[in-house]
Amino acid sequence: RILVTGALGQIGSELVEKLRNLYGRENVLSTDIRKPEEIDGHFEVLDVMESKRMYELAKQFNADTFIHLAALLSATAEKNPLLAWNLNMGGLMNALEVSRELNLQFFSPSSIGAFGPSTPKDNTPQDTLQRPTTMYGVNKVAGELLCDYYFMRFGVDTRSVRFPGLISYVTPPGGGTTDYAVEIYYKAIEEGQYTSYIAEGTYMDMMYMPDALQAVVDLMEADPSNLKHRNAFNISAMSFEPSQIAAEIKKHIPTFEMTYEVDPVRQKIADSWPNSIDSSAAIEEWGFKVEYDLEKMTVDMLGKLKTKLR
Ligand code: VAH
Repeated sequence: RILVTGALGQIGSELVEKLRNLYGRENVLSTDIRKPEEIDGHFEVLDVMESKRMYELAKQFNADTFIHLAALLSATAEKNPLLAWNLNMGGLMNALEVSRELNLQFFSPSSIGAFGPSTPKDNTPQDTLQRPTTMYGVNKVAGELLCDYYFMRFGVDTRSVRFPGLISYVTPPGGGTTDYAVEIYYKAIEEGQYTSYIAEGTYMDMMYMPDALQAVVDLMEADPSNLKHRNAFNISAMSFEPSQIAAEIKKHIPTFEMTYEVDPVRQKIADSWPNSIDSSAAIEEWGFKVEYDLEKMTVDMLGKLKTKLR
């Protein structure tokens, strides 16, 4: 039985659906800081800074697995670094403590944001230098170390992945740097043009949401004796720069126009991240695989958004 925090976010809203389909609707408790418009399945309001309520909810629900997604993303964290530290680290610590006390299997995502400008940028290794220059990156590296500590010191079965930019059509991301790769699809349908805040030539790792959700399930179901790493596995499906995704969209919307108005804050964040990371450890240790490349993702995104935005 699974408790999910941040269940109304970009990952959470779709992961809850997938977990309910896989493990039974009654076995997933979704929580978030605010109530959704319509409640679908078990839902409770939970502020991850309230450790006592978090413990009570997990205990009452008889949870055996904790999926902690509530966090501030990179661009928001740069605007509010102190809030980001308090929420990202305080929330994570509360979730790890509950998982230790109730012996829950634990997942909380890291990110390519856990790497910095001094990290090798191409084919970034699983084990390498991590000196991020953003508060979000500091939170992610500290989070990786904290999750490994809870595994080594207390035996909590913590597992994590370094997500690349995630692209989806169900729930838009909030406050990320890679969000341009989501916005572009919406704008292509709604306006036939997009003004990118990330400069041409800026490569970042990306992944379509269905592959990201499958990766969480595959990692959490993996035989622990095969895991040499835990927090956190590099995973990526593709690496592209803005003009490449624009060209892919143009194949379907020939009149689509792309322009650039670089946002220095988010460009600085993007420039500090890898161009492409090496996923071989995830492939070897738990069979990580992807279904979607840029071409296949674009067909699906445009098709789904045409219906959604009609
Ligand atoms: C962000 N989408 O942009 C998130 C993610 C790798 C990117 O961490 O902050």
